[in-house]
Amino acid sequence: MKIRIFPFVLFLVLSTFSCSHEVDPPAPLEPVPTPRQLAWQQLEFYAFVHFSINTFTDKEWGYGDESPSLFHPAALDCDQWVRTFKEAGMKGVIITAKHHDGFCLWPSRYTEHSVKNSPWKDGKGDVLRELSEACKAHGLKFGVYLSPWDRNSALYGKPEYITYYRNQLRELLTQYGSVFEVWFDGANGGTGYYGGAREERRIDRKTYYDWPGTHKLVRELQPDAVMFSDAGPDIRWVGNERGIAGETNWSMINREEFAPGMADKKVLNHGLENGKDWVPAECDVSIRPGWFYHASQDEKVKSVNQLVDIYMKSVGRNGSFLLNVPPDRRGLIHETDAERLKAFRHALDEIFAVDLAAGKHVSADTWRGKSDRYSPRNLTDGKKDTYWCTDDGVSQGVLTVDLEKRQEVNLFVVQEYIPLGQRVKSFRLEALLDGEWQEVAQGTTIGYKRILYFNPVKTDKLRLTIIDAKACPVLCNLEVYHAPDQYFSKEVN
Ligand code: FUL
Repeated sequence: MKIRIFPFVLFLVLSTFSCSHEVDPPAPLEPVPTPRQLAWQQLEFYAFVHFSINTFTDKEWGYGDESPSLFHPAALDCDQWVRTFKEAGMKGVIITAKHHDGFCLWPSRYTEHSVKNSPWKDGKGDVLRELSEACKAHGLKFGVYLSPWDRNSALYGKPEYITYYRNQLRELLTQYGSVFEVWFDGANGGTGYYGGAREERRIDRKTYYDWPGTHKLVRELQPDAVMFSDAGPDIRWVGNERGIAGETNWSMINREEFAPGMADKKVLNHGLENGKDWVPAECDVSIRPGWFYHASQDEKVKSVNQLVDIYMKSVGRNGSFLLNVPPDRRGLIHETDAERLKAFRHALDEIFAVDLAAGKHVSADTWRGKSDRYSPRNLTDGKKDTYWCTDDGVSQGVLTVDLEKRQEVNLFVVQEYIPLGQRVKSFRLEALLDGEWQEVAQGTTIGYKRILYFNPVKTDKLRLTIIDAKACPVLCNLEVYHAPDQYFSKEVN
């Protein structure tokens, strides 16, 4: 009898073990990102280029009556821009193909107000061609800003303008290879040249442009591109031009409540915990006070510490960092800006030089079904597609990282596995100091990435407590650093 029961018991024991590998993953917490949004989020840091007729008139907003003959960069070199951006660790470039004054950096078939009537390259040049080719050569992504407001066009304010705008968009999305982002600005309507009318033209921001129709066109021509505006559809403005995301920053909003140029800045800055749509924040800011180059601002290029501060408050707060670096009148990235970007890269490399938690043991008070698949060790395995999570209905968890030896630490990185949605509402970080846990930092949302900088402590153990979450927390990465504190001066921004 005993002999016959034994195999059965053995089978039961074995099947319990193997079952633990088959615990179902948590159901996605809607809304979740699309593949194009996920790919975009991983770029983290990319360049904005404001370059146009304003570069030559020393203005920020052209009226639309400027002569194309003013556009004459003597040494335009897109390869120099892209090399500079690449060395800075930027992953792409978005250029003002057309700013509000309507001047086009490419020879559009639909207007005379473009490079084709400028002295640059005898009217045979195409800045977009040169930039997109440089991007291809150096492996950076290429994106376009096409201002919906056009102060030059006689058609602006009339229904025909929408066709004109889409015709231009079609040129941009079919002639220069793949486009990773299309930027729809929120400044819309007002005074302008408008083909000589010189008047004020107001439009209804919600209805005039028929945005759904334009979105459809972009999807059709560049299905992988994300579209930016105050209302998405894919990514949203962060609500300020200082590049700073809210300390609490949800990747969700309700798209239908906003339109480009019509949005609540506070909501843009923080997102909505229960927003219906996944529209993460992009943090745009210029390395200089203005968006366009002005020689008078050569001494006002942001310092390395200011750039580090913005990085921590954009990438480090579940956003992306879109840093504008405007070429000068020669058509080059100015030496000061290039040098500053290099120094900023150096700072980031030093800050994130050695992950003290890499490969280290992490324990947890709980994990999903006690299955290896959801073990806390996934947090330090260097892989972003393995994660720790809890059982359904458990919205708290305590994770302890063993750094193995006492050492000084001051920076912590944590990431949620966002393909399953954004969940964490609040957390706390503690360090073991003389046998006692002491809080070193606390926060609200995490999202794609959260970076916390705190006063240095000497410890061998850190403890992350997820205090509350919308559903069982799902974390995929955790890193610990000892960053040189010279980069974190108090008097920034
Ligand atoms: C704003 C524009 O009006 C500025 O000129 C600049 O292009 C900035 C990025 O967006 O809305």
